[in-house]
Amino acid sequence: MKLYYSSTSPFARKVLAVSIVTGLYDNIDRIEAAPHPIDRDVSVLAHNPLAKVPTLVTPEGLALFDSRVIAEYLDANTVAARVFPQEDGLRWKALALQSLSDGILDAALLIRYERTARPENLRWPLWQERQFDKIVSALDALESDQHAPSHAVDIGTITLGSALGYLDLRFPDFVWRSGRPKLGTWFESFARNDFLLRTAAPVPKAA
Ligand SMILES: N[C@@H](CCC(=O)N[C@@H](CS)C(=O)NCC(=O)O)C(=O)O
Repeated sequence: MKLYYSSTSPFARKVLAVSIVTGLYDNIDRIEAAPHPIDRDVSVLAHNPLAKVPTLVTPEGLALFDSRVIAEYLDANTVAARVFPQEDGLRWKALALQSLSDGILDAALLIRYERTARPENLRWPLWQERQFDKIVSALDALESDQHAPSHAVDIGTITLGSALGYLDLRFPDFVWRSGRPKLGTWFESFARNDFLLRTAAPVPKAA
């Protein structure tokens, strides 16, 4: 199978991490793409009308997106561990954490595109602030006992690991660990997992 991805995409990182846990990483040809909301990558567009990564093309030629669907596909074809828990209680918790973490990433991507893709004279600071508010509320929830992540490896914790890694990569001035010691400690430990170490984005070069 072929995966259109970008080495800095947190959604692609999530599915690559899932491919490692499910034992399918070596079955995937990785094709580096250049996703962009304005300049669409035609190689991805050929398989996915949304031209977003990750996009997976199965051996049968079926194009799958988005990251949630690809993660389910890999889980259904696992030759190692599963990432979608089967037991109801654990399953809903993992799916809810995946949604919360994807929501952090959706807001972070909107800010990133506002800063890098939109012309300066068209930017709206309040838009960015409100997206940041979503991220802050989500992180505060994750610091609380009610939503604290476990150390189990599942679709929820993998997505959260990718999301926090993306905040460090693209928003180094946003000190999200401040006031959130439990979440910071969780990430310090969870980020040592092989599937996150192997999928980390290259460190950006200094300008
Ligand atoms: N919900 C999608 C989001 C994918 C996404 O936004 N990917 C970004 C790269 S991180 C992208 O392809 N952006 C190009 C665009 O917005 O057109 C998923 O879970 O895969």
